[in-house]
Amino acid sequence: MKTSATIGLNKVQLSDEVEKAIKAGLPVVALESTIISHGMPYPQNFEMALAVENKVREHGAVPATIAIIEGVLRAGLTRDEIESFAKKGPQIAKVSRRDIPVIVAQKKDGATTVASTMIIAELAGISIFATGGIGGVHRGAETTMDISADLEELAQTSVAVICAGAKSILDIGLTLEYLETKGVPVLGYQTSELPAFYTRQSGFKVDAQIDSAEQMAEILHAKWGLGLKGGVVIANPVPHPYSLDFKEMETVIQNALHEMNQKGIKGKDSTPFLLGKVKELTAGKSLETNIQLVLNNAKVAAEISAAYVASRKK
Ligand code: PSU
Ligand code: MN
Repeated sequence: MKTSATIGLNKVQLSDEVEKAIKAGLPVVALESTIISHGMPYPQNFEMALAVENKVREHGAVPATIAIIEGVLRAGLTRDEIESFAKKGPQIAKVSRRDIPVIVAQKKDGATTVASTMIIAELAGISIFATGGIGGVHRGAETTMDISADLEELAQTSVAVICAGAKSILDIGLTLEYLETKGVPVLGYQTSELPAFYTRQSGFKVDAQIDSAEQMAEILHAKWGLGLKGGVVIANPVPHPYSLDFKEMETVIQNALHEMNQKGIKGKDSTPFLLGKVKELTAGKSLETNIQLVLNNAKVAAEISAAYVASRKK
């Protein structure tokens, strides 16, 4: 009889390496592709994507970069496929939950966001996912209703997302309220304060500070073992040398938001616009920070994945 896990697995085409690792119960870390196509410029996005995969390997796990290629859900891309996503950039569709059916039916390529990467990771049986920052409740959402589909996904899909918190282009307070309502644990890795992506500080507390990968793994087993479906946010602050100044970033973000509103940019285009604008306004300084925090998340995710698999076998 096919279990739901094997049915899910059949819907996702796995690379040989990822398939072997999943079947052998080895640690695997999912990685998203919107960060490649829409989050950074070429060639830094290509270099980042390869470096992140290497970082996961160095820390004992198998990387599974996730995307949709010619309508097929994929986990584990070739170097050429990653390069093509990096080169084509925003020409590749940014695919969140609602976009999956169209891209699949029309056999197109899609760069997956946090939400759609979580969906594909869960189908493939991958529980741990590393990225940069999650989407959230946007500033002004009380009138625009711009709330990332990432939050609803965290409410229902059982994957842990290691990130550097939420970018302060968002309303961090409202994002935390939303996650609380939806029952999503927000855990700080060696921090009691939620990091704000470019900065280690945000002024907001996490639900709990957890200091080791082993303890993180125990919490994931406790949640999912009890049948409490849904994701977990694991917030990992950017390493000290790369943390940018909070006040300076606030000014930059205000300017970026002002320009976005003036240009009437909204919907799925707002996050990529803000990311690009912030990079431009910080003269590329934010790009280096962005790359470093993703690498650091990949390392912690690999460690948590290894601990998660080890404690499952006990
Ligand atoms: N935040 C970042 N970098 C990113 C993204 C968010 O700091 O690259 C991307 C992720 O793929 C995330 C998506 O899932 O943007 C959220 O888009 P939206 O706000 O349209 O849901
Ligand atoms: Mn949005």
